[in-house]
Amino acid sequence: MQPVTISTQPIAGQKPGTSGLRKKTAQFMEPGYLENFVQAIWNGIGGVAGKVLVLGGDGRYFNDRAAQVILRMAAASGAARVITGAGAILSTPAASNLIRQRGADGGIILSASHNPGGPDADFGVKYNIANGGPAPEAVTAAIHAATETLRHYLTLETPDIDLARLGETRLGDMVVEVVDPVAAYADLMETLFDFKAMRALLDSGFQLRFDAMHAVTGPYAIEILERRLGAAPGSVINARPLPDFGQGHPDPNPVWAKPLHDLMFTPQAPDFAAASDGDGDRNMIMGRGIYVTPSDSLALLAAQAHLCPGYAGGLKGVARSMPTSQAVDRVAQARGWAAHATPTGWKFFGTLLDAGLVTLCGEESFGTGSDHVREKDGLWAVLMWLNVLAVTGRSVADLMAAHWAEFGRTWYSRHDYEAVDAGVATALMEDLRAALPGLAGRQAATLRVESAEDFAYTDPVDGSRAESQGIQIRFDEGARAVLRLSGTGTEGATLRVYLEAFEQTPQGDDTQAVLAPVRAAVEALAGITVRTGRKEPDVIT
Ligand code: VG1
Ligand code: CO
Repeated sequence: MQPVTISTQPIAGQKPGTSGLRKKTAQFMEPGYLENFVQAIWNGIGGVAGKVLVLGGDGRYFNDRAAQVILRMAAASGAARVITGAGAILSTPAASNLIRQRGADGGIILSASHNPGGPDADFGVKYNIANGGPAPEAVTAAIHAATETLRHYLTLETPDIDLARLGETRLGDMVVEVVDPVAAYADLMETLFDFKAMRALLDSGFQLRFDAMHAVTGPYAIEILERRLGAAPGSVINARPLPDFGQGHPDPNPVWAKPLHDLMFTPQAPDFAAASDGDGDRNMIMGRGIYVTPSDSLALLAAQAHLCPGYAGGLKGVARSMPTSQAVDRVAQARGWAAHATPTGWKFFGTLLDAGLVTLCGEESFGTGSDHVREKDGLWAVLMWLNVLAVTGRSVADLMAAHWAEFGRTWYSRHDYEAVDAGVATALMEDLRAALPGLAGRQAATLRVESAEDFAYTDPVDGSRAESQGIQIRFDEGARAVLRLSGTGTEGATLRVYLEAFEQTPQGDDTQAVLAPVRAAVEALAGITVRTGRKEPDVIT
């Protein structure tokens, strides 16, 4: 079958951000928009002739049609095979696993992750490389460069193919292989965790609730938690994936998963609760009467990983994104592991994981993962917690209290100011950046600045460099603030302010009160309220 060449023009702004290209769905649906970007991916990676690719998405609105476009374009450019989940659905960690397991050359994930979905919401396309992880900056830069010179794309004139049926079909000379999206992933989980101990825990009356937020993890959670582990039917709620996530915001945090969060502070609370995001790579962890910050969750899992069969041999090292709290560093120091701090975005963990320098990594944004795949993994984190709970027989609150008693407590919160005027947000960051050289030693509200920097990172494995990855201000007594602009938003700018304080012997339980001096110091240095007119953040996690 002859490929058809369609003339096109470069489209401005097709620049991948923290995690792929994210835009309004309507923009992605404009004629040629998706096609241009997909052709730029092919061009940016040196073509797809003879290659094997994985394709899947979180099932949001336009996932189905985008998948058909990409299949035709892969076939037209000579790809040998595309492996996709039924209905073109794969969670992000399942896609990562499939790329690795099948030795594929790469993959495309259709998702805007935690961003809402629907015709008026967001869509996204992300390219992952052969290790299963998000393309590193050099590759996304090549893709972006390709968008800027694009003059045509190749496609086929064929009808849509049936992606509901498992098995192989031909599209031109290319094989389309439709697989069960859940099975291989669920099998992988069984190799990492003590399913027997978790089954026994659930048999003993331990109650669990998992909120799939009408997003992609529903079928995964039903299979693993209810079918394989025996959690009571109905333990997984909002389990049916919907193209608009039930009009919700599939972002597992105390704000967007509020019903679940609030339930955990009532007498009806189950023992353990968790939620995941649109594409299944994020997790929120809660116990009865306690919300575990993602940074603390990472630290706890690092400290207890040896209780899980897949990690019984110990950890090689840990990594966190720079804005993530230093709680995990404290565990690493006590255990003698190397601790790495990378820029925000999972793509920066890939080289460390590939080189065997780290086993566990995480981000404050509800992302935790390990070397089992090259993406963060929501259900994996839930299972690791369940494994730890099952083996120790302790409650979430108990485990955290013991953790803080041993390592001290790293108080942490992120304040997001959303849809801020882009000019105002950029000026705020630029002015603060310009002031950095004079900040050390200066008083900011009640705190004294110890050091201040514009975070830059040199990858220890491949030597690649990433500049301007957020402003990091350290204060006396281990307090810290980080400011950066989001790279996943689709409206104006989102200013993220990350606040941290440390107490060796933790007092009280009011995170925002403990962090108030750090927040005041940030206000004194950056003038967020004055510049943006916002007195309060839109989202506090
Ligand atoms: C956010 C988070 C970052 C995460 C990224 C993708 O990026 O802060 O930690 O890696 O989302 O997560 P930003 O640039 O908006 O701060 V997901 O689950 O949306 O793929
Ligand atoms: Co996600």
